[in-house]
Amino acid sequence: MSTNNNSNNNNNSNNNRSFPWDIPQTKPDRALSQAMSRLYANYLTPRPEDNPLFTSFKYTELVGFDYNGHDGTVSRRDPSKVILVDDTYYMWYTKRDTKTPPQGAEKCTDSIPSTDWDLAEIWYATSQDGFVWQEQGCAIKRPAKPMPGWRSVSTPDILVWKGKYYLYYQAFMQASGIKGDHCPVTLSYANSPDGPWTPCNHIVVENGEPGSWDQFSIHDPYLLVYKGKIHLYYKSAFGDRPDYLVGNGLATADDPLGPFNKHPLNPILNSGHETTYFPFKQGIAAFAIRNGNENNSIQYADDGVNFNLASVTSLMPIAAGPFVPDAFTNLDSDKTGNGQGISWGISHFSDKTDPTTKHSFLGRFDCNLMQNGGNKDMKETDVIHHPSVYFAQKLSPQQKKQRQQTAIKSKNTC
Ligand code: AAL
Repeated sequence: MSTNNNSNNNNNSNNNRSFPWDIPQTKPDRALSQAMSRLYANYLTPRPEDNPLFTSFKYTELVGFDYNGHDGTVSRRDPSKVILVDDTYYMWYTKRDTKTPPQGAEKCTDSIPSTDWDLAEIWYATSQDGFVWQEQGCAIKRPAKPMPGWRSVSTPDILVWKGKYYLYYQAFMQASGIKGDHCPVTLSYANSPDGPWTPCNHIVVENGEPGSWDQFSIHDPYLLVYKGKIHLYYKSAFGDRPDYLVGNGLATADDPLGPFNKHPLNPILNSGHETTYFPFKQGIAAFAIRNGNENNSIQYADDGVNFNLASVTSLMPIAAGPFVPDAFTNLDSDKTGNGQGISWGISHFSDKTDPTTKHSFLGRFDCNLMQNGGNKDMKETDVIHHPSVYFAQKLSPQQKKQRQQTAIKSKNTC
């Protein structure tokens, strides 16, 4: 409830009073600091608990996947969105099943992977409840050389368009890591989510022209239908790993096989590794995770292009593939839709603590980014992590030694 209920109050008399204890729901008519102005200008509601685009996250391990004792030879990562077909949930993901864990670009061969997503295939799994999954098999194998993806196919996402299924994925033609993590995007299509999948055998989203921000890679294709057009959001990067800055772009098409036209305002997000988008109200909401100035934020664009911060949160899911019931329903070009939001999905977890068993595995996240209601217990701002979460981020022996030497030196010069 606002205490600024006296319409005769002018700014001056309001300014003589302290800011009210009962937080006004709309911008009060008084002088405000930049932070308090921003609270009203940038966010849907002043309290995150009431903000439909604020959420905390909870995680659950999945039942149904075998990882060979987590020895690093089997990896599952970068899940697609989850879709519901009849009464069954489906997801696709990168699966690597190799004789050794990743060995880096110098040691990789035709059978030894360079990175976690090298020498991979696209597999799929189904579930009745989103917690227990049954792996169904391989959807997309690596094609013969020199077809796009002969070295590795990874990081899929799904589009359902006019009753058909389209899987978009990264198509590597050299081991990732030899020269950056460079690849374009190709696709395969099917009449059923269980396949069989027909590869289109050509690149559907080309890397940018030489010298442009997305010249080397189109990563993490993510498909939505918005205002009647196929929207493919993707990640690329300024520079190469590890000194890179990610950006996210948009390409749209009228047909799943293209042509895809890149948006003139690309990049449309300045932060966020991997891509997660969903229709929300009349616009599109996005996760910006891990990289960039705005990492750990949820953003919103009422035109699907011009994103602004909608909330800042923590422990965001990596490579989230949410269940988006209305991902493909916004078929009207002149209507803006009414996106309902998301409440759960699948993400991946990478265990890099021991380089000899490096791999990733899939898990479930729950959240509340629903337009109407949803679970209030997913709107916690005071999230305290277990001490092990902090101490897992430890100084390397060299970093520790350097800090100790600096501390001793500063004592001696005081
Ligand atoms: C991911 C994604 C893309 C990258 C690599 C595998 O999490 O951003 O898919 O190429 O890492």
